[in-house]
Amino acid sequence: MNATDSLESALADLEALRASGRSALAQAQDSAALEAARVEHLGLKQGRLKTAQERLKSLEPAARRDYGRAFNEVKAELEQALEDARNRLAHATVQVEPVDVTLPGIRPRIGRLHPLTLTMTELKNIFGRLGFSVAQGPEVEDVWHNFEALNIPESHPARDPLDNFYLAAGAGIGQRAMLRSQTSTVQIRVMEKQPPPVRVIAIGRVYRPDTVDATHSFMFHQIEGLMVERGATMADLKSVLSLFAQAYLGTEVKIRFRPSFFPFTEPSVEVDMLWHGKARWVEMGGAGMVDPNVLRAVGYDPEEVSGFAFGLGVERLCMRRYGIDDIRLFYQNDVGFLRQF
Ligand code: FA5
Repeated sequence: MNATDSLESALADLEALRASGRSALAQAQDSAALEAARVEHLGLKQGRLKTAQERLKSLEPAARRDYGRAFNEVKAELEQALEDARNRLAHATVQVEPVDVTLPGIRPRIGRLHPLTLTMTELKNIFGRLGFSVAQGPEVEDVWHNFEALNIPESHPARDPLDNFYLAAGAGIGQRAMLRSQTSTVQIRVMEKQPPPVRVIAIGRVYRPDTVDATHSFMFHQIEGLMVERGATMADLKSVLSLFAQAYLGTEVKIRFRPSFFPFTEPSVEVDMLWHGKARWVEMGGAGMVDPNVLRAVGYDPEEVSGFAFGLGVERLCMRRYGIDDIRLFYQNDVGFLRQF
């Protein structure tokens, strides 16, 4: 056997020692088994590592450096493996429990609808039963639909840039564009498109740079209602809103009209609601008889038809219904909150 062959076979034996040592140490299940594996591989007297070390002497001097380097590597590796095995056994105090197939399983978490989505669906259903269909309008609006046609002239403080989200000039829709500040815009869009009679609601997002607190957000939802026909009166408005309030919040809820002003209704009222057992009336929205100027702006004849309109805050309704005391909870994506609905 020449010297090169001998180096090759010595290295192959070292490789075999590395594999057998690692597996014996890693598989030892208790300290007795670990000790046996240690003696066999790392034992100072007759361990296989010791034998491998002695083999160095039988190699050609030129081969000793390569063999020595490989030997040191295997030695360090097996010493580390012994150390790891000792740590493993020291911490392995817990026995693996057998599986109890009678325990209840882990339920997957199923998503659910957001409380505002649930509320808006319910509002549509209630007004659907009262004969209202659902209309839609864009959230990016022009000043005609948000103000002009609603009898809100250029000089009106409601148009102040500090109270509205105006968009950069143009924004692709011709006139000055803005994020709509109320769903009353949809009244105009519906009446521009169809002759009376009209009986619609519109629900959607509106935007105002209001300071955020427990009852105000810069983005919120409104539900708008519009009914225009021959001989519609304030009494119709009140009965529709009473029927709605009782259907949504319970038969013991009372509503009250408080005189107010909106440029697009005349007369105008604030709609307050009172719950059984509560001392305070809460404002839910505004309402009134559609101003003749608005009817004329869309080509209706105020001598022929009259109408009423209302706009309520969807968050406020939902908060009352579920006893939620902070509007910000709706927008925080807190699963703990959302899972309750
Ligand atoms: C209006 O927006 C009128 N367009 C309502 C209306 C419609 C009047 C049709 C007459 C005829 P007001 O600004 O008061 O009105 O808002 C209506 C409701 O929206 C409020 O009562 C409140 O419930 C809700 N609301 C207003 N601002 C906020 C806000 N920052 N955060 C949450 N809800 C709000």
